This record gives sequence, structure tokens and C-alpha cells, in this order.
Amino acid sequence: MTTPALLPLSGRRIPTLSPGAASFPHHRATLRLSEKFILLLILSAFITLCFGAFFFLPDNSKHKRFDLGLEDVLIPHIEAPKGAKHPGGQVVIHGQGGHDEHRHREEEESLRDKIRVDHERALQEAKEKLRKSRDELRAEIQTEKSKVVEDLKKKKEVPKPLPPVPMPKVVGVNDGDSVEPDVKEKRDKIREMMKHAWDSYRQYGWGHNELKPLAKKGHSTNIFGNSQMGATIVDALDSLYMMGLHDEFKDGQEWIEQNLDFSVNAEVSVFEVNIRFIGGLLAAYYLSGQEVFKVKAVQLAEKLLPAFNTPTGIPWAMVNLKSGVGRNWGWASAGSSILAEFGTLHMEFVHLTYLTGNPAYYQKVMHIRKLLAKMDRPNGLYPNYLNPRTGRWGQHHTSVGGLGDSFYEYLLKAWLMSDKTDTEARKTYDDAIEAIERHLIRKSNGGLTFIGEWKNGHLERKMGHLTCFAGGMFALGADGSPDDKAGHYLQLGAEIAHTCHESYDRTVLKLGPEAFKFDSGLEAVAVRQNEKYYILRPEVIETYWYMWRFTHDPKYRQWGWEAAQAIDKYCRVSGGFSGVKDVYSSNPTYDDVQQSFFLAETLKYLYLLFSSDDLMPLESWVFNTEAHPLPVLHLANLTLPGSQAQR
Ligand code: DMJ
Repeated sequence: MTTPALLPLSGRRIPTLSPGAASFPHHRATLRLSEKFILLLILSAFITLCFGAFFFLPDNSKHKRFDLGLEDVLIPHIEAPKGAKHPGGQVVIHGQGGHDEHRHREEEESLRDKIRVDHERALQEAKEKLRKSRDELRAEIQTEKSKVVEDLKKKKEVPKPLPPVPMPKVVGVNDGDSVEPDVKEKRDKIREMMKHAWDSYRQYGWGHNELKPLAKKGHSTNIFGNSQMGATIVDALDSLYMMGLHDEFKDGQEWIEQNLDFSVNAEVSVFEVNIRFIGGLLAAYYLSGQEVFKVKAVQLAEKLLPAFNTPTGIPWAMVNLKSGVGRNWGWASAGSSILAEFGTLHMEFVHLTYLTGNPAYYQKVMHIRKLLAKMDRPNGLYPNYLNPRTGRWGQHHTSVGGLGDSFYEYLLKAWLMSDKTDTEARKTYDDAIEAIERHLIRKSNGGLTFIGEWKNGHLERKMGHLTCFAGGMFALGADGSPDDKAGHYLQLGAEIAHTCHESYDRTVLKLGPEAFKFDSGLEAVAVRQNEKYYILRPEVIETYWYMWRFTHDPKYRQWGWEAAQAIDKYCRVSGGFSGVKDVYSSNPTYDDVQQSFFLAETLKYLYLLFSSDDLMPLESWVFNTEAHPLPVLHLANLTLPGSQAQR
């Protein structure tokens, strides 16, 4: 589910004013930091003054002091006489005369003195500040800021040691080389493409999230906030490892050790960070055994947890890594959370609980599952939007492409990853797929099977590139499907693969458009200009790979090779690989983005397609939605709190 990068987002920007703008009253109300600082000082001096004045009122005032019950906060150093406080927190003056009265007057006197001194000091400080020039103030603010940063750095927590956990059996991390020279050659070509993508990023975008291969500089989208978290490095690690690019892997590891820091003031997508970073780090850990990846994954996961602080426990789409404040995308059905986002956490979170012994991760995702299980589903379908405040569905839009896709994928993979013991997940997957088949899957007039989208009771006969992953999913889920329907689902997978191949084959560049229609005589072609782009996406090749693994029909390698050649011919530039804006034009323009998923997924699936099956066998590994492999956990031997699978 990557739609956020493409859909119009409500990313709010703080307007920046030109120097001196605040001195013109007709300028917009946004103030610079130094002005804000001065105003704050004046305001605090004024408040201190008022507060002080309150105590200079005549004693016969009817006012009762501290009657707001805030005394403990305001003056914690003053002890109220024993028993003199009523339940509302009000200090009662008993007026018994004599000793008590005298002591009370003394206390009052000393309090007044203190307030007077404090308030004079505050006034003095404010006056001094006001006498300073703008530059002096700016320098002062800068020094204070740096001090805070320094203090924070010093305070940086030493990571808690993680409990020793038995490493799941890691099988099939081998060369996977083929004996057939032709296949070997193709595989070498894919490795060379990976090297070009990586080296270009290394040279021009190192440390940035992604690369602009034409401008030859770093790139980022709002899914990563304003951070420089090296998304491409983390996303690419396991591909590098599998391809035997060990120097590059080491380079990436070093960057992560030295630079990857999650204490940044960045508002990131919980889903994207989970699938790319946590998934990428965990896979790198399992493949290489290097502790640093596990430690970083856990540090990051802790930063995501505040996203679950909603009235329902359905997480926000975005969270600020520093403040923990979450919110949803402005465009998502009246502030809803998105099915493919909150429904694509399970695999990584189960592994986090496994590796840390902390049940919180597992509990969070199981809570989501339970909540969904209780809800009514229109026609048995899951709408893409769910409001995290009310727990009600938003707009009734169902899709196996963007906004819905990986929710279904993770149900199936939760079952596979649990060594097929999480039967609840399998049943939920089977029920969902049955409803999808009934309502969304159709055959076009030209005989192409497609998966449409359900919008308020109406089937839109349009399929997205993202939806093409479903061919692989159906094949992967065939074994274990109810009523002996394994053959049926394998066939469905093959039909989807065929349709998606047609969407590539009917273009000039032999690369697939973002979305294609089956309407008014149209068969697997894009209509609108803004659906004709190809951004290096993996889904079609992903399906070819799964189909290859389950059938060994040579056409899947053939189709994969066609796509690889087209990418190399039309998307390769001297500074890396770029998406193209129109796959129907013989002279396409570039979008100038080398997406991190190109290295994580597209090239990895291509490489696996030309490798032997003993590299990453599907009985032992489950690929997350960003193609990061996680080992099957034999849950029968584990203790995941509350897990059905424990029995
Ligand atoms: C990837 O980030 C993941 O595959 C996600 O699930 C959906 N799509 C993008 C790539 O297209």
C-alpha cells in the first residue's frame, strides 16, 4: 500500500516569513522564534506582576487564597498546617488568634517577600532581554537550543539489553545459483542492475531516504517526514545480502551503526516505517545475525507504539517519532485509519515480541484483529477506512489494491509465519477472499480475469498495478484453502498473472501502467493520463516469482525477463533508475525518483526468479509486504502471551 506518496496529502507547512516581517502589522500573524521569545518573556513578567499584586490586596479581601486546589503545583515548598486542608484543597484559616495567628502572619509575610523578589527578578531579566539586539537574542536562543540538544545527547538512553532468544532455524540462505548458463546470465544481469542502483544512491544520495537519479541528489517523501533515515539503505540490505554483495552490505551496516537515529522530530507513516524499516532491519538481522539490526528495529518499534494511543487502539496513520503525537491523513475519509496500514503490522510485531519478550507488540496487533472480527462487514467485505475514534467504518470502499491490499496478505502470512498454527488468521483470510471473489473478481469481455474495486455498492472495473500482487497471494494461499480449492486458487493466481502481463504487453515500453480498465471495449489499458506512469513497482514481478515457485512454468521467467529488460532500457539513467511518466509513449519523461522498494522488492523478486528454489525456501521464510523475509516461527515452542497458537 503506497498510495500516500501519490494521493494528494494534507501535509501542512509552517509558513516562513521574510526577515523583519513581524515588524509590519499587516503581515501574516506567524511570528519568528525570537519575536515569540520576547512576547513570552513580556507575558510571563506580566503574569508574575498580576500574581504578586494579588497578595498586596487588603487583608479583608473576600478572596480565599489557593482556592483552585493548585497549591501543590504552584508552591510545593510551602507546607500547609496539618489538617488545615479541606478535601477541595482549600487552605482554611481558622482565626484562633494567639500563636497560630502570629505564625500564619509570618508565613504570609515571607511568602509575599519571596513573590516580590521573584517578580522583581523576572522584570529585571525581561528588561535586560529587551535591551539586547535581535542578533544577540538570536545567538542566545541558538546557544540554549544547542545546550538542550547536547543535554539530550548526553541523556540518551543506553539501549536495554534484549533477552537471549533462540535463533529460528535459518535455512536456504545460500548462493542459489542456477546450473543453466542462460539463467545464470540473467541473474548476473539483475545483480548488476542492483549494483548500479546501489552505487548511484551511494554516490549521490547516501543517508537520504531515496535518490533523484537525474538531479543526482537525495530525495524524500512525506511518508518519512522530514527525516534523513537512509530508507534505501535499510530497505536494500537483505537484497544485497542475498545477492552476495557483501561489501555493499557492510557499508550499509556501518551507516546504520553510526547514523541511524530515531530520536528525530519527524512525522512518519507508521505503515511505511514498519514494512520498510522494521521489516528491513529484522530481515537483515535474521540473515546476517548482526545484533545491531535487532537493536535498531526494537528502538524504532518503541517509537511507533504511541501511535496506538487512540480511543479504539486502531493506530494513527502517522506518528511523530519524537513527541509520539499521532494523526491521520487528511484525505482519508474524515480522518479514518486505513485498512492496509493498520492491518499490515502483524508479521513484524509478532517477531518483535518474540525477540524482546515484550508482549505489547503482539497484544497491539491482536487487539486490532479482535476488533475487526466483531464488526459487521458489508457483503462480507472489509471497507478500506476505519475511524480510530469511533471504531466505525468510513466510506464503503473495498480494494485489493491500494488502501486494502496488504491487510489480506498479512492474514495469510500470519498463518504461514506461525507454522500454520494461527488458524484464526487463516479462517479470516479465507472468508475475506471468498467475499472478494464473489463481489470483486470478474472476467472481461476479452476473457481477462480482473479484480475491480467496490465503491458504495458499485463495482469499478479498474485494476491497479498494486492489485497485481494478489496473483502471488492466491498461489501462496492455495495450499490449505478450504473445500479442496487449492487447484482453483492456483488457477486464479495464474489468471491474474496473465492479466497483469497483458497490462505490460499492451504498452509501448512493455512496462505496466499504474491502473488499467476493463470497460467500454477497453482491456487492461490505462485511460487517464495520471494512470499511465510506472514507478519501478514490484507487484507484477512478485506474482511471476510466486507462480514460478509453484508451477515452474517457464513463461514466468520469460515474462520476468521482459520486464527486467524494459526497466533496464527505459528506466536506467547514469545516476540510477527512474520511474517513467507514460508507458504508452515511446519518448517518456522521467519522474526522477529511485524508489527504495525498487531495491527492496523489484530487483529482489527478479533475482529470486532466476535463482534456484533452495534460496529462501517458502516453507521456512515468509516475505513481508516489502519483500523482507522473516523466518517461520514454530509457535508451538514459544510463549506468546494470549496466543491461540500456544495450545
Ligand atoms: C511497497 O512499499 C509495498 O509492496 C507495499 O505493500 C505496496 N507497494 C509498495 C511498492 O509498490
